[in-house]
Amino acid sequence: MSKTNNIHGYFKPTDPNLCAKVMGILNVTPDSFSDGGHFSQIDNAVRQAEQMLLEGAEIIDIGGESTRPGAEAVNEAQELDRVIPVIEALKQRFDCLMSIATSKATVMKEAIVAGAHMVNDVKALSEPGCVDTVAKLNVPVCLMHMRGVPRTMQANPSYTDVVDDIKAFFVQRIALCVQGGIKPEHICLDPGFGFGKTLEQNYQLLNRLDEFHSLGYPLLAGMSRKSMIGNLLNNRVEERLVGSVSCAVIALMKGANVIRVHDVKETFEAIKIVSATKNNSGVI
Ligand code: 9MG
Repeated sequence: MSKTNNIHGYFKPTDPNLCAKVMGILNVTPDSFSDGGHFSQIDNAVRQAEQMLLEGAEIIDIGGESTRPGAEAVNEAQELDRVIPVIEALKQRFDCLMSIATSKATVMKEAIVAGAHMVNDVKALSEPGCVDTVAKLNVPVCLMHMRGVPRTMQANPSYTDVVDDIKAFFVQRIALCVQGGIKPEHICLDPGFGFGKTLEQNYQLLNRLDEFHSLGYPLLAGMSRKSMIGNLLNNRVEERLVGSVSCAVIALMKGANVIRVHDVKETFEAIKIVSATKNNSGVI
């Protein structure tokens, strides 16, 4: 199946001819907004992960708490119950990179002990103990920007300049993380599409995604099936494939290194097309 063990290349595609890698979304939440919670059982989660790996995903992002707008928080015990058996099952079967999508220090620790390799935090390690936990675990981390909390974050978010404000946020968070013992080479940044941003702000972010390169860290972009697509195209979650791949292509052209998606096959094909274009060649 897939590969792992490229500890120093977490955010780089294994194939040097490709410009980015796919992170496949594996939600193990009963209320997940785009798969209706169908993959909440371990067997289904394993099948879903296997399919994504066969289709080209290099990271499986496992999450036990929904982050969709309006979602209620879950407690630590519930979250652990959902994600740990899935991580253990995937570890047994596949040699694949796994990230744990969580904002809780205990879940980060238990998930890494169970076999996950990296942390994906929509709260950029702002909850108590998270910076210290990730530093001690010595694992890579994706720091995502969010304005507010999922339950209320879409209530009139405002910025002086959406890109400059998020860059300033990252400068602060990176400094805190590095002071706290996290290695700079373990950090990846994500502007957090849909997390406390209006439709206009989301598309400004996408258009100006390349401005984040000046910070000097790999970039992750996650727009798959989000309302920034549905609100523009006026379509339902299950109708957002073309919108999702279009957003991915734009992010890739702006230099995103990792694309977090539900639709792995189609996104991996898009990565190949963009890579051939960037390489000025039909060879990938
Ligand atoms: C967990 N999760 C949901 N949406 C996300 C996004 O856009 N980026 C990252 N890093 N994680 C996300």
